[in-house]
Amino acid sequence: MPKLQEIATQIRRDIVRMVHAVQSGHPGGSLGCTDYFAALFFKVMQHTPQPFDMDAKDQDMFVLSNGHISPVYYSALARSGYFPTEELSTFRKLNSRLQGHPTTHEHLPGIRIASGSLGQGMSVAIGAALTKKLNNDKGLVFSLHGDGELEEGQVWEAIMFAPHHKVDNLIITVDWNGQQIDGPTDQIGGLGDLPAKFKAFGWNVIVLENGNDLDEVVATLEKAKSLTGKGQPIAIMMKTVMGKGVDFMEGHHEWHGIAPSDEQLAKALEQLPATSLGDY
Ligand SMILES: Cc1ncc(C[n+]2csc(CCOP(=O)(O)OP(=O)(O)O)c2C)c(N)n1
Ligand SMILES: [Mg+2]
Repeated sequence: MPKLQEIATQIRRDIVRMVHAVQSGHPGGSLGCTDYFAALFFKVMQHTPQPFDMDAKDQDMFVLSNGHISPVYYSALARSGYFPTEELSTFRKLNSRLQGHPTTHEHLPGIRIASGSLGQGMSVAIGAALTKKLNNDKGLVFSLHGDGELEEGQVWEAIMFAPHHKVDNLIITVDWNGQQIDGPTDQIGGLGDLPAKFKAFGWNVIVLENGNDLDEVVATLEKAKSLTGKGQPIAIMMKTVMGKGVDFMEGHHEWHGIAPSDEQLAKALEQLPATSLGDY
């Protein structure tokens, strides 16, 4: 198995190439969350890509709530064996299984919920985690959420619900990049002291200072796993840099959802050297 760093670089190459090819999609959050996906899909999560089991029985499952970062999700799924990597070339094309926002309707292996309409994924993740408990299924539920997404009201109902019902087989992660579609989150809809808010609602909170350091991401996810089964849901506040890995995209909300030009793609790929996994 190639090193995690190499996998992360290949995923980043896939992201910029996919978004460039159709001149649409969301590179910023995808690049920022690449290290999380590499760590989760290739190291931490116990999952069986094939045959794909929609119910994730007796395995861990993952819920992507901020569905706009589908490029990183599709790349991680393909690269970990859910479907052929060549299919990444169909991203956002008509009749593709790789829609701009993931949908179950297309029956793409790995996709268990439709997301893109923000705010719903935590409720789904909690439901799945509760179901696992009822079924005495030892698998864990992991989920990812945008920080801008936390401006949705439904999320706070879910944040209140999970500790009350002791959903302790759930590890949610917030992509705390401080950016959203319209600008920095503190200018659009300030989130305040996020760790304190989750703690006040009854969560076991871990702050991940550098969500773009693979070792730190792996260690934090492993630590989170060790805290499951203790009566509290777990929340990782993961600080990332939007656009990480491509210098002119880093830290700019403008790259939330625009595609690189031909010239920008070439510059991006120079910074993301080819890997032994190969491009799709
Ligand atoms: C219910 C809903 N409202 C609005 C949108 C439009 N929208 C798409 S992404 C986004 C910003 C989300 O910010 P964040 O989750 O922080 O993502 P990032 O920009 O960091 O990738 C918004 C408002 C949406 N997809 N769904
Ligand atoms: Mg954000």
